[in-house]
Amino acid sequence: MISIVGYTNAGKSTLLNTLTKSDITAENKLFATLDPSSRRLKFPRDIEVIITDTVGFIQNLPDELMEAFHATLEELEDADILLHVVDISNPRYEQQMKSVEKIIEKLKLDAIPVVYVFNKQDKIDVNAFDNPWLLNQGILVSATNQETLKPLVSKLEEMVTKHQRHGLGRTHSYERH
Ligand SMILES: Nc1nc2c(ncn2[C@@H]2O[C@H](COP(=O)(O)OP(=O)(O)OP(=O)(O)O)[C@@H](O)[C@H]2O)c(=O)[nH]1
Ligand SMILES: [Mg+2]
Repeated sequence: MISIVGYTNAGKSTLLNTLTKSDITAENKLFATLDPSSRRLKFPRDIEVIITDTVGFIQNLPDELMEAFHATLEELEDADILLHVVDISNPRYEQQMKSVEKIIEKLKLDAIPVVYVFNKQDKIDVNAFDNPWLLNQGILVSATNQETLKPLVSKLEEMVTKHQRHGLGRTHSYERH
C-alpha cells in the first residue's frame, strides 16, 4: 500500500488521478480533499498496489484538526511507502516540507520509507533551481502530465518488487513471516 502525503495544494490528488487515470477532486484551493480515496495502481509487470490520497497537511496543524482527521490519518499507518509530494514551484517549499515531516513524526510514521515527489516542474526552471542537491533526493514530475511520471512509476515498481521478495524493513502485525 502506497500513501500520498504532502502539504495542501501540492498536487496529491492530481498525482493519484494521473497515475491511476481516475477523477478525484483536484482544485486550486486549500483542503480540496477531505476524505481519503484509494485506487488500484497496476504496474506494467502485473503487480498491483493500492494507492491512497489523503487530506493535505499544513504548518502547525492544530491538535483539534488532527483529532478531526484522526480516522483519515490513522490509515496512513498501513502504508508501506509514503509518497511525499512537494510543490517545488512554491517559494515556501522548504518550510512546507519541514511541516509535513514534523507531522509524519508526530503521527509516528517516520519508520515508513519515503519517496520525495517534486511536483509542478513545469512551473520552474529546473536548471536555475536554488537547491539542485535536493532534486536528486527524489523524483521530478508534473502530476498534470502523464509522460513525466514514468521514472516515478519505475521507481515504485522496483520498490514494490523488492518488497514482495524481502519486505521494506517493516512488517505489519497481521502478516506472517
Ligand atoms: N502547473 C501545474 N499545476 C499542478 C500540477 N499538479 C497539480 N497542479 C494544480 O495544483 C492545484 C492543486 O492540486 P490538487 O491535486 O488538488 O492538490 P492536493 O495536494 O490534492 O490539495 P489538497 O487536497 O487541498 O491537500 C490544482 O489546481 C492542480 O491542477 C503540476 O504538475 N503542474
Ligand atoms: Mg487533494
